[in-house]
Amino acid sequence: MRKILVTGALGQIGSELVMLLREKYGNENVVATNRSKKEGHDELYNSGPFELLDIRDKEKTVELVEKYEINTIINLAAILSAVGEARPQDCWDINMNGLYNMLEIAREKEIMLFTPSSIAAFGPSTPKEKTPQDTIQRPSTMYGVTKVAGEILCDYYYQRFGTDTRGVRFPGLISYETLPGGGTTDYAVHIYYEAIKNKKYTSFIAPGTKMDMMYMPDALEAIVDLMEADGDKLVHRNAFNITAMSFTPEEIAASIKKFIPEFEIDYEVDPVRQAIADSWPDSLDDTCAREEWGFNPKYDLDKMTEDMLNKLREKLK
Ligand code: NAD
Ligand code: AKB
Repeated sequence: MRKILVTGALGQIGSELVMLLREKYGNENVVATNRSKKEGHDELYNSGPFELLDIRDKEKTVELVEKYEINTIINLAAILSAVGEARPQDCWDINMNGLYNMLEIAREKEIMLFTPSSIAAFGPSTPKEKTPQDTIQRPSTMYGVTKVAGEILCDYYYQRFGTDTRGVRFPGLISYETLPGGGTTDYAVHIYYEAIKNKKYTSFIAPGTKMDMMYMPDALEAIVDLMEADGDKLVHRNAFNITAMSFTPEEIAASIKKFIPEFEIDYEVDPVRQAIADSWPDSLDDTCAREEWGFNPKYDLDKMTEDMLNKLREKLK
């Protein structure tokens, strides 16, 4: 029986993942943790265990692992790309020292550890089109530096200690439950909220900027599928390229226009986030994830747009 501890559980991914895991593995078997409590998560707080945990606190993490007899950790606590450029020292501290604690605990207690990487693990010298699974990784952001270092560290723990570490390189994730926490791809979430509220959106990302994206249901399924995959079949354990679609701001706007014909987009480009976006791939090659553990996303751009707009209409009324 899996007993799972999720860190950073009140974020964009965690807030939905915890509910899915509780449905799948039982409410009491999924312990949600976050550095601080936040409003708007009553269902998560009331449906199973919730504990305050800063992932830099190893002692408290061990205490919780022992208290709940944890055998799987999903480490989602992190600082993302845009906040990481504003606070690079915090980004290193949380993303690296936090991950190191999780790895050490996973090694000591023989726990499976899932840690997401990102398209941010690539940089300007990486091939932009059909970015291969194994390629040049010289990111130009602190977030990206921590993601590459994290991937390599997780590989090291598997190779050196046999710790069952797994992970994917997520593209930008789009969802309607919890707003994203300070990334570069956040524009592709905000645009749907503004489409419902005001029928217009001012994009901080310039036209023509392509980035990989994925709808949250596909991302959650990918986490569970990789966690449950046969470890013997995994060659690229810690950093599978995965993607579902790749689009520019004008392409997502055109998709929204199919459902809201009056919708308009204009641009006020933020140079910091634009530079980050320009350094990332245009489209990933996810063949290894498909071949090694059957990754197969269900949502393309229009199917996601239709669902996002329907869900947000309900949520915002
Ligand atoms: P998020 O910013 O929405 O949530 C992160 C959560 O971690 C927040 O609730 C925050 O309060 C918490 N947190 C921050 N510092 C902490 C600490 N020291 N200890 C404990 N909790 C702390 O992030 P997310 O979008 O849910 O991302 C989760 C993981 O997935 C991250 O590793 C991120 O790099 C990766 N990822 C996300 C995306 C995306 O588009 N959302 C894309 C690629 C990779
Ligand atoms: C960000 O924009 O920082 C994240 C990511 C792609 O890692 N959404």
